[in-house]
Amino acid sequence: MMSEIPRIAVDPFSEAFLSDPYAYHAELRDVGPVFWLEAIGAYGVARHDEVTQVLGNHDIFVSSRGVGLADFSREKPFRPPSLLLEADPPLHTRTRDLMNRIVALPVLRSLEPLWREKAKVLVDELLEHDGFDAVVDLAEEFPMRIFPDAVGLMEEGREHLLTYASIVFNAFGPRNKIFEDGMADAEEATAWVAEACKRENLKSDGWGEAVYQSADRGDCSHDEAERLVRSFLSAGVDTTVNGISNLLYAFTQFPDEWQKMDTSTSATRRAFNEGLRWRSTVQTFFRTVAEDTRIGDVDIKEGAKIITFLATANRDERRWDDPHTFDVTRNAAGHVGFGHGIHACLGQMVARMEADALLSAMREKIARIEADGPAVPRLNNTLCSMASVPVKIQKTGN
Ligand code: OVV
Repeated sequence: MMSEIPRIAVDPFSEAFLSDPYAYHAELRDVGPVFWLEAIGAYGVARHDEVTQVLGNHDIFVSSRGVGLADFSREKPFRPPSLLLEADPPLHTRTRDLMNRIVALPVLRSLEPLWREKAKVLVDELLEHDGFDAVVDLAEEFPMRIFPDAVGLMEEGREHLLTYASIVFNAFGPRNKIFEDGMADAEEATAWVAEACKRENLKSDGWGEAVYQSADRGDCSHDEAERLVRSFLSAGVDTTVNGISNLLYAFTQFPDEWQKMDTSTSATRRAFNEGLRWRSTVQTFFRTVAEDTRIGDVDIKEGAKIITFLATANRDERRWDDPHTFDVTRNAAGHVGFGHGIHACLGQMVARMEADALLSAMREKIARIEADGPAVPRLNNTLCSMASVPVKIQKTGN
């Protein structure tokens, strides 16, 4: 028997929702396995089971028509589509393989000592004070000290990276005030990114040039290479910045967890995974329904958009014990903070290595971290983002 689909009024892109999405999550999970969002005219899934089901079924829930609210088969994309994020097989398979080779584990391992050293230097700088802003002084600072160098970006203008990424992530939502406000700085940042992706502006030893060398070997065209380098710039900075911000915010909310984490990679890895589960940086992504299908016993129509609430699934009590507790000893594997299926985060090893380097260096020298005043959210249509997380610390004596 076909079921009537629940309809809800909640607008997941309203300022009220984005200021505190967690206040609305239970309603999204409890209304049914799949629901219709009147405010945006799209289906939604918010439970862990259905989110992984949708993301795992990439032939029916496609990415090539956009992973935001807009359907690229009906609306002009906000920018030329990503050849990774906004692509389906077989194109996606080819670009993904190529990019996977560039950020493969041996490549990352060779950078690890440098990243660990840079993390120690930053932590020593922070320890000159009793407190600092975990966003401005730490989460924005660390990725910016290593990632643009790894890609081999030109030095001048790197500050545009954060502006550009926040525009890209806003553009997955509707053209609301948050999107329009962000667009104020769009022109300069977009022009800078376009320049930065060109081969002649990339250093000879970075991941950017490595993409062009793949093109030289015939794995993609040179135009495709330029667009693939853009993916590093779009997805590589704001995501890790906010992943680290959200993790530090988690520790301020559960300050006794810090002591339970030691400097080992197994401990820092677990903590970062749990941070992404507890407060997911990428809160939502859409798919487009490419043919009539069913979720449970609900009919889903071709051409519709469906929003997957990743952050909501990561707190689903059907999947997790005590889901609202940040617990660094939890095995959070299976969280969908990096997505799920063929589009699962390409850069997740990069992000994990950044987090391991930073957490290990911090835990060595810091015995306790606490909030030092209220944290300030930064509204974005897709990212759970922080403007400020003031913290005070106690040193270990190491
Ligand atoms: C995961 C992600 C976010 C934003 C942009 C892209 C990817 C891209 O491939 O450009």
